[in-house]
Amino acid sequence: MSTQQPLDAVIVGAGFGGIGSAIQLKKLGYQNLAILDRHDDLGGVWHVNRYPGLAVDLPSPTYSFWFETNPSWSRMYAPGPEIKRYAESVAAKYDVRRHMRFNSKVESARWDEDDKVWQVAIADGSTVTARFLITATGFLSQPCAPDIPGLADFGGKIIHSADWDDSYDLDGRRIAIIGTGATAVQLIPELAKKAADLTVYQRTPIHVVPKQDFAIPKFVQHMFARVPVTQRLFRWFTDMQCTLVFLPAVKYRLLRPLVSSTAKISSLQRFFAIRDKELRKKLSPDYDFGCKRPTYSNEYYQTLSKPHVRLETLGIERIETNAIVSADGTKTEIDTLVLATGFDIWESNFPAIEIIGRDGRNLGKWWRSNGFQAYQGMSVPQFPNYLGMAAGPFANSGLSFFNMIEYQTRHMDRLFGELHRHNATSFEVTDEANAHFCDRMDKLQRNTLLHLGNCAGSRSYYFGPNGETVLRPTTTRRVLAEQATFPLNDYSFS
Ligand code: NA7
Repeated sequence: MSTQQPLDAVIVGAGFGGIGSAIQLKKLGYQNLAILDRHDDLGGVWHVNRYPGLAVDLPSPTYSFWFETNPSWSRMYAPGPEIKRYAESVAAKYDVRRHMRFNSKVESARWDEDDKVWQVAIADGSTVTARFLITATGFLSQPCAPDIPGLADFGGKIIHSADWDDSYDLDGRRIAIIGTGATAVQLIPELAKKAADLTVYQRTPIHVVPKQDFAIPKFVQHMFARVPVTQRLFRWFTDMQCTLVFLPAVKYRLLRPLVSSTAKISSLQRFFAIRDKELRKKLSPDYDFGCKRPTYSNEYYQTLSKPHVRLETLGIERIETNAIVSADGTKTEIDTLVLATGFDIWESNFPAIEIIGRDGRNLGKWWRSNGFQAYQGMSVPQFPNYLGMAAGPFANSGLSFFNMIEYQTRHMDRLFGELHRHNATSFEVTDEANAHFCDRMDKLQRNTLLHLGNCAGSRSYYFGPNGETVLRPTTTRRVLAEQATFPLNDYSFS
């Protein structure tokens, strides 16, 4: 397929970032869109991830579009399938589903300077041409399998958390799980409910704090629907909760004691849940709370103290056809191996597709030789008419993905408004504006937990291969405010 007339825009990714940017483009008057996604339905991570226990790790009122609040969240921390349904309902209501093309894996996008369009190549050999390119490829979309000798020869069932096999019955299985990140913290209690025995292979312990989760009663849901201001108020409260967790990480120099008090809460939770001192010690992180993504559970520690659950911390030497062998030679026979080993962010996600801008600049290569960077977390010099939505360098601010989408769509609003005022066809951030922005981020980062805290032993995906970090080192409020004030001449229009 090759379109003759260029589309207004191609959006890569049909998750919440893609849905949010499509809604914004339509609001701006662009109707001729293609939202391309390699999977067979919308929802991004909420379509792909289906493991037992999957739930959002933020209060659901905060984890939703600010313009489309959902009065019907069943729980404070909504289960995964409910979030997927929310994505479907938003896409239907704002009529963006009809722009979506599934099973369309985008391989590359190249700026065509003569025609001032992006040529977007799809894996099936077709090309789509568009004036604007938006990547909304997310942050956690490239699953990682561990490089452990013998893994390929394992004779039982292997399931990655991001590729769950719903038809596989876990009842009475001898299960091992590798990884103790946020996914495993949700998954382990569910596996333990079914397994005959469960062995958890931990490389780095994680701070787990109590989850204030509860069912939202029906009468409250009705009140939210009938009197929307009550829901707004509730959201304000859950937003503040998230801010309180995030703020000490950004203002670490000032708020360091808050970081250690949260670590103490995690340690108290371990103390009350686990009698065995040795086990408690093995589960105690030796890095600051916040170096890794905050993790919430009321069941994780309790599960690890159950008689049929065992924690292994010595490291894995090899995998055999029916067993895992630990570094001390202990052999654990299993029939099911669950990989909760996370995602590759730095190698295959920045960017997720090959993007070639003006004068042949290759975004991935340029980032790797000049540092990962994007003005306001969105645009890069020599990449005209391109916006990286969720989630490139300096894009992530606060804990909720939706905060990021909100400020990014506000950015689009002003940027495209200015494009129209200039009667121009293309925009591009200037080198000076980008350099100034990156310098500012660099300075602000020096006050954050990731730079000043004790993160050395955390093995956190917040850090890149050279120890770099690209989380936005400012509060969500500040990032939102900047979208109303960034100098419009930070962009050139032609
Ligand atoms: P994470 O947070 O990246 O966790 C991956 C886990 O897998 C982590 O405990 C890793 O240990 C472990 N891992 C990875 N490779 C290995 C090998 N080779 N051997 C042993 N252990 C290994 O991914 P999640 O899926 O849990 O969470 C991703 C996000 O989803 C989360 O932040 C939320 O936003 C939702 P390590 O810590 O590297 O020692």
